[in-house]
Amino acid sequence: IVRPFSEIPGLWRNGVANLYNFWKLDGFRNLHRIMLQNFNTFGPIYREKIGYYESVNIINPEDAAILFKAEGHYPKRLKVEAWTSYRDYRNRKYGVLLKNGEDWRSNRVILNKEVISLKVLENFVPLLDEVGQDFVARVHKKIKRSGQNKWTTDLSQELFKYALESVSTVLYGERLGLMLDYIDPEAQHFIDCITLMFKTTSPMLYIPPGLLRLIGAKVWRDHVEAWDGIFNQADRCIQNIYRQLRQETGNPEKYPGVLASLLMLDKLSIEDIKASVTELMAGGVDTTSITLLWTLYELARHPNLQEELRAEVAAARAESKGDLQEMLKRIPLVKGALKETLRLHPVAVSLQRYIAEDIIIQNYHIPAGTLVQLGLYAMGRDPKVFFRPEQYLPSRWLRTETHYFRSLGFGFGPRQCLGRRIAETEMQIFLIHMLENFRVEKQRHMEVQSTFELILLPEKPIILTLKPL
Ligand code: HEM
Ligand code: 2DC
Repeated sequence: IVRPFSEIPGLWRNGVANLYNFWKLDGFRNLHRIMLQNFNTFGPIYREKIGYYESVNIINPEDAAILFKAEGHYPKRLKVEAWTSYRDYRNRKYGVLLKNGEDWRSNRVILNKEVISLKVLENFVPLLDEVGQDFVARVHKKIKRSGQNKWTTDLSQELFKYALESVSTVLYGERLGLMLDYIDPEAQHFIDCITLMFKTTSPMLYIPPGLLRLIGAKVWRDHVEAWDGIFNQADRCIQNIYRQLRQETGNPEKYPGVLASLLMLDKLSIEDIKASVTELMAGGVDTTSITLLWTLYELARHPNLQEELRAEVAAARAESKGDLQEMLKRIPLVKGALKETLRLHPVAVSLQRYIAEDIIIQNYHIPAGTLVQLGLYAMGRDPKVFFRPEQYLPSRWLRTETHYFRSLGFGFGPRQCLGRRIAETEMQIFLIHMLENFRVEKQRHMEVQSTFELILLPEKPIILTLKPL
């Protein structure tokens, strides 16, 4: 017999009291750990309400499958009100990230062809390879300058620049020059604005931005300032390409980048193109860079594994005779390492959908329209889902054991991450070049946890040492 929605365990009767407790637990930064604890307390399904944010939470891959089968034709995830409020406030259009319904679908279909289809990969690979090579050259220079034949540092700022340079080359078909010694203060400001934007979003998941705006709260003012900086920089880049295109100064042989392709295709309005390209540029920085930082951290902690990956890359290089796209087909363990990083250190703590139809999960009835969240961080660490979850084992993704709804770092289905192909390719190429050039080491006894600032970030700087091979 199916149990009613009201019997799902959890704390969902008093949103304000729960918000108070959440705040006492420093929940704004501990969301991932609190979710994990809730699954321990309540089991594989629980209902919750913090402030005005209400959801049903699940953890099992089999239940995730039920959730995504009920996502409907226009999958809708949690509405991040801070982001929509900013756009409403400044009268800016929503891009693909924030649109819903038919408007989302029609934009997404066109963007898919230019951003995530396999056909554009051949255009992206040479551009991303160039950035990867420049990153390596930059590290070699830093090592030389240190006079110690090694470079010990917190790589996060370097990785932000690498990620911004990578996504910009693909979007605009030209380099920003962030791998040089002098970096444009405007690019640095853009990077800082993205970090601030994420950080100021998380409290506004639970306290309505409209209210914070009314009382002139600092978090709202900072949030506006952050998005203003993001949009100003993106506008400058977009205007620049738009002008070039109208003067037709581009080389017709050369791949012109995502933005110019969309403009020439002429299927989306310029305002729609601008909105989505801005989101792609902003979404492409902290996500890949932090994932790469966690991967280097794990490789530093597992030197034997690092050698195995290096051997795989060397063999792939030899077999593909310089064809990088071929090479990318021969590095399953490198790809497994990236999946393993996203299992233990996912960018997104959860995936969510407002379900389009009634479903039954764990024998509870859940009505259409409910916000259902899959606890991605909790699932990645659940011993019932992954054998010895605490171990970083890229090879678990090679074996034939079931991967059914277990590799969800980029989300699922038609609403999955639009930047997935760019992200995966950019990260694989980065690891290839790093493994071919440097050994990564860490300081002794370094354990780093995650902190939640809308995306999951390392709670303290990760200091690594790079040595030339
Ligand atoms: C959406 C993860 C990199 C742009 C998402 C979602 C996740 C995600 C989990 C939600 C998917 C869902 O609801 O099913 C990641 C991870 C990344 C990454 C783990 C890197 C390691 C990027 C990059 C870009 C990007 C590089 C831009 C170039 C977007 C956009 C959406 C999105 C635009 C919204 C798509 C839509 O609503 O239709 N990402 N992302 N992401 N991501 Fe990423
Ligand atoms: C954060 O409870 C936790 O890819 C909330 O590139 C639920 C939630 C909703 C939407 C998620 C968000 C979480 C984490 C960050 C995500 C976002 C959707 C897209 C965004 C996963 C899990 C991200 C990082 C995009 C951001 C693009 C933007 C900066 C233009």
